[in-house]
Amino acid sequence: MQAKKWVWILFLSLILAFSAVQPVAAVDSDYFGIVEHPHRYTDYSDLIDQIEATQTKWIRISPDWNAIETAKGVYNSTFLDRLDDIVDQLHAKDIKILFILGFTPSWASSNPTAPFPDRTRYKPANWSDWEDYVQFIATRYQGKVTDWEVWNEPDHWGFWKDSVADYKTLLEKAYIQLKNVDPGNRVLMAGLALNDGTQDSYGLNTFFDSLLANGAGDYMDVVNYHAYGSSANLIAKYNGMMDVLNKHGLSGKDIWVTETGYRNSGDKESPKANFVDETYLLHKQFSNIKRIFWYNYRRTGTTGAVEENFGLADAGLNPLKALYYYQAANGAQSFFGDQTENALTLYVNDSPHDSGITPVSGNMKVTEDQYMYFKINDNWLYQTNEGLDPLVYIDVTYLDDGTGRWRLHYDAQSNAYKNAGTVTKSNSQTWITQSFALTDAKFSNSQNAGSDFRIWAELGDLTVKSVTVRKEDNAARAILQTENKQKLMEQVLSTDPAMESYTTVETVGGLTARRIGGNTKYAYFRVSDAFARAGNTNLTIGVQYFDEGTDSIRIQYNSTGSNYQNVYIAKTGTNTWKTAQFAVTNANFSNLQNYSADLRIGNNYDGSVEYIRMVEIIR
Ligand SMILES: [Ca+2]
Ligand SMILES: [Ca+2]
Ligand SMILES: [Ca+2]
Repeated sequence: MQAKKWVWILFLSLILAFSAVQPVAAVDSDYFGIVEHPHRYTDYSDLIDQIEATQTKWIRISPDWNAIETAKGVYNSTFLDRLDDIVDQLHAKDIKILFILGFTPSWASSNPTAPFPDRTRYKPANWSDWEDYVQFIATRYQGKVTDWEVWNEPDHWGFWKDSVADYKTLLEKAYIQLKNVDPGNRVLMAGLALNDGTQDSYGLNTFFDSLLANGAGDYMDVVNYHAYGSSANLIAKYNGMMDVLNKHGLSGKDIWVTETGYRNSGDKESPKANFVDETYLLHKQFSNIKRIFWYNYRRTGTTGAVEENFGLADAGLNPLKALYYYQAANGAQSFFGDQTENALTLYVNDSPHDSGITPVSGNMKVTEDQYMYFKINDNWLYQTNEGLDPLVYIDVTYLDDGTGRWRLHYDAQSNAYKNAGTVTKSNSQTWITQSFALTDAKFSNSQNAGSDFRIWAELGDLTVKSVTVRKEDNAARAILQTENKQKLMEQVLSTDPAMESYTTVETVGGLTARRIGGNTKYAYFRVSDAFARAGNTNLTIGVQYFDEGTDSIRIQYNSTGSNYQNVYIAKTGTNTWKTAQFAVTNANFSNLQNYSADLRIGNNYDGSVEYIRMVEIIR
């Protein structure tokens, strides 16, 4: 299957005249938003500028009723002035705002003597206070804020201290006020935590089921929940939400996931970055999920506590690895005009002496016989991430005016200025997107002034609208070494020699790899359910192994017929590294092997030692 695909790519790239494909966006900007609360920071303008640089188009903000209305009808003008400025700045940058409505001020609380913040989590003593507040803030921001979320996580004891019926009343009263102020307002139910400490926090017979039984479906335009956990857990949460919606005849409602993120303590930045790709890939598969928000933008502290570590940038607004992954979730795009220098993951480098570019109404003109250079941020892609991302696409959208020629030169394994192809213009006066599939990219900053690739306007000026770099999205892969590099799959690692999953690291044939020593040892792999799960039966399994001896290697995968379906590699004693691929039609990766794995590799119980360098699953 993969071989056919590669042949097709090469055929398209090298033999056919280049054909046009649809332009792709970078961060899928109307899909992937951010959760952040700029009003909590004095440097909120810097924060907003940086969020804009990620090409994010949605932000979810909690402006806090208890901070705004300090006594009945008394408003905190300092707070509101700052909030006004934030809304205006975001509005000017075309970043759309989702406001969270809550939480109850002490003076309005039905339990005002409870400790803070618990007293803000009770319903108001008088519903009219709530109605007045909703009307006040909806009126103040009419035309600038059109999306409203009523409370946060009411199925979690920490956020809502009253009954399901009381929450339905809160939602209903807010809905009526919001629609009265502006019928164009869109109302979201509160994002459900789906994690209240019990085993049964999602699916039937839960808060959500009860809420819809109370008639709340009439008072929400959008269903909303929060998605934290493993991919298997996130799929279960989605299915649980759908079970409830189907039960109540509401499966046609749009769903927004207003929080997703990586719960970690300490500096686990690589897994967090990988989870950006994983959660995007997973939720894109559910067509009624229209938008997801990453929680959150900025790390709030440095003590290592879990709640501090969700951020894409550190407390000082320095980008972390996950920010580059976020900005490039659907490809890294350089956008021109006055924002050129802000595109974080991919940007134009105008330092080289032969750079010849001029911004022209949001596009970039490259002068004849000069170059436009690009740098790819090394946190996202450097030397193909040691082989984790061997296939890279570059899409160039250019104006097909005149009959000139242009080329793309990239930093390849063999040559820092390898020609990816020559494009001859045909004067169609249309925008054309040219896609280059690069199988040998290196991207090690080897071109002039640390660049990774360049466009050469060989004959005639060239006008470019956008340039996008995309990684392969149909492969899960693990490179096994001292510290494994992993994408959408992971090796089960054990340091206990008694464990079946125990492997060691050795260098053999010039490569560092994992050694599987003995009949009872296996390299076990868990493949993300976001990538392959039960029902994805057609997969290709690739294994890079050291071809020592003439015995065999046994690969066992979770299939429709067996949790340990066998395929074998027969070694031929060449003492070289080789790669074997198996196209299987009965895969059923259901996490049913030991350690919840989907795949394992062993020595075929013949007393031999095996060395494995790379394992990949291709869809
Ligand atoms: Ca670079
Ligand atoms: Ca799995
Ligand atoms: Ca063997």
